[in-house]
Amino acid sequence: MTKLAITFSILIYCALLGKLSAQEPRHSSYSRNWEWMEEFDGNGHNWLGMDLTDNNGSASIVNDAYCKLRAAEGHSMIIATEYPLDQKRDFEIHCKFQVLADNPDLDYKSSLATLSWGVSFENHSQHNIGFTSNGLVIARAISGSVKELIRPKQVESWQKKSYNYLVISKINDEYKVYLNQDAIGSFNFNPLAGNGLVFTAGSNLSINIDFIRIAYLEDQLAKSQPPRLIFDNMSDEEIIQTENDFFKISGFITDEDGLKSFTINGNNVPVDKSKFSANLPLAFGKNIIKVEAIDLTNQVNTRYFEVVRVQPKAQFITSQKRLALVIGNSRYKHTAPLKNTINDAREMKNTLRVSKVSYCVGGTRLELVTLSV
Ligand SMILES: [Ca+2]
Ligand SMILES: [Ca+2]
Repeated sequence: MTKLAITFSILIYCALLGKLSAQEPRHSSYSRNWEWMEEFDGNGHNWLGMDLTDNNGSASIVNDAYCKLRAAEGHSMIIATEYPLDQKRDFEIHCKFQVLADNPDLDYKSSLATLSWGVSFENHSQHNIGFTSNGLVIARAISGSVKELIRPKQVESWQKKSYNYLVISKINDEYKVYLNQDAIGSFNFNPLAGNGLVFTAGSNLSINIDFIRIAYLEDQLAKSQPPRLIFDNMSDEEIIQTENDFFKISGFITDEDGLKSFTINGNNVPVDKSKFSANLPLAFGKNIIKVEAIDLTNQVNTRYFEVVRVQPKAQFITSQKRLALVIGNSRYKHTAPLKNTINDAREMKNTLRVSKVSYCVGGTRLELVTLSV
């Protein structure tokens, strides 16, 4: 191999290594239905601004792998396409990208690489999330005025000069944003103004984009399991009787999505390292205990138990001796001798003996059993 070929191979290898090193954030248990994917191995989705080269910068697909978007000093570069996001559904936008700057000290006010979604080109409305080359993140809603959704802050797991994996997850009325290993913020979902997807490179910035993908989540929600509840001292369908005026309920609760709330009879109960414990006051008679756990995907596990508080039994006086007289009469005056009466009496004696007989007197007609406890 020539020196040039070796250098070229190393460069390709380094580029691949950078792309492989950014892993998808492990942010939820969802598997996804990918509806739209742009791998940047061609301009199949007609990105505007592609293959543009002029004095201000360049944008092109390089190595069938990514789009390189570079802005010169005092300029910004954009590429744009359209994908109509179904706002009624829950969705995720995944993007793997790299941000490089000639001057890495540029702050977010002067230069930012952004991804915008829900863009209306007519009235300049959009949501966007932007990064500096040093991994400062900011998210904004722009509709005439600029509203900060995530205030500027440093992403801990930002990989400088390498690829980063961004997930924008919209579930119900909330966006959650993840980058690499970090949950970097959340903000309210608001109706999208348009269908535009736009990447912008600010002054002196380059963005390399490995892919942008969109998935919908409804089917995954159905697959999500409600919280699991394991009780220490009771099981379903069981009716518990007690003389106590309190009932202690305890056990384990787990959920892979995370818990939104856990209540017993409507009151919040703290969960510490998956364990919970609560003392519930009991009224006399039937008490229904409602245990309800809701996870972050709004899956619910509700369980009902019945605890009956009974009046305390009269105290058993255990110090006294108790007597049992067992009589088996086999010789009635006006009947023939009976066989079974004696056997029955013996059986009764044996039964009593099992329950702590201390003394007994035998006899064919009469057996006396003395019990003591
Ligand atoms: Ca790619
Ligand atoms: Ca769950």
